[in-house]
Amino acid sequence: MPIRHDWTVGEIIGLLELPLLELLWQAQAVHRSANPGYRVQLASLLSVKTGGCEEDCAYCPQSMHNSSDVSGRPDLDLQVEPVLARARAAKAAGAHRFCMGWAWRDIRDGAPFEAMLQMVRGVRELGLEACVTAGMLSDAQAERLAEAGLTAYNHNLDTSPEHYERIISTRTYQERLDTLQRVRRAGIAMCCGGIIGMGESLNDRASLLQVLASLEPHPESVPINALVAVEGTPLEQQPPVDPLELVRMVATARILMPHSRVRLSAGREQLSREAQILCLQAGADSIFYGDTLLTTSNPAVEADRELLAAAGVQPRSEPGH
Ligand code: SAM
Ligand code: DTB
Ligand code: SF4
Repeated sequence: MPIRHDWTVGEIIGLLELPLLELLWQAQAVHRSANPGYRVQLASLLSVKTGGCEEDCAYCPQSMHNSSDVSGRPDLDLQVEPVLARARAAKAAGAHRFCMGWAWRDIRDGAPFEAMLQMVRGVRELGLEACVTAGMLSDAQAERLAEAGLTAYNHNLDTSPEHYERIISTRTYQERLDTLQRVRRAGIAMCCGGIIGMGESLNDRASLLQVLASLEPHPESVPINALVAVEGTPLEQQPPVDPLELVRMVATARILMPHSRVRLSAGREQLSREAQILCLQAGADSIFYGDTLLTTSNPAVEADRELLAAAGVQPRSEPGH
């Protein structure tokens, strides 16, 4: 199957609107041929620097523009050893990737960045993949992260270019694309996806997927989040997404980007076991593993072990992107 970067929004809407079973069939066919074996990667997530962020992302409990309260969490941004202790515990619980988040608009040089580099080195020395999400960065910072062994950098487009200005005003879509190119130029894998359930239209979902699929090569990893509507954020009143819409989004991402790791990310707590299994069948091949995301909760480790066993899915043991 040829890998395409020229999908049109019209074609993508056509996929998102297929009869569900037909869409699932097509997505499974692509997934089984591109990623045989239904292996699921387990990624553990830790918030190293929580809250007080200058950006005004409407979904985010960590923005200082929102009244959602995430204070009272100790920041670990200078504490390399406690972060590595969490990474060791995640490895012992079976995680393959350790993802670390900083609620920053951009990375600044200085002690916290030096600590970040040490954290990345330490996580890699444990034999885990390391992912960082910390906002915008410079070429020089991307190169230093690459030298430290960083596997991937997460920076989401979040939504379509058209819907974007209703969600964030303090950083442009183009700035996000520029950050992603810097990550690529430094040779770090790109983890880039978005969120559904923020009042966007079907066209917006297709348009987000169109931008992602036009990146060449495709992002190595594509997180698909369902909005966690947090009290105190401007999106607190958004109704929950229909789980089948998440299934459609995952399936369409899989068809467009056959070799990318499609991550079933935030919002899993609102999904039944059956809906999560449909997402796995539709081509999701990674989940966040551990009972917290950054500030909100995620299913318990034990529940996820049972989920994977019920689906007959193997956790992925070999390193991947
Ligand atoms: N500050 C950095 C940045 O935005 O690049 C990194 C951390 S930020 C919390 C990482 C991503 O988490 C966001 O881009 C967004 O896609 C996702 N996210 C944040 N809050 C969310 C929520 N309430 N529901 C779903 N996804 C969310
Ligand atoms: C991504 O796309 N989802 C993760 C990860 N990248 C960093 C974050 C989800 C955050 C959900 C809200 C919270 O827990 O604060
Ligand atoms: Fe939240 Fe990241 Fe936006 Fe800051 S930049 S408000 S941490 S999503």
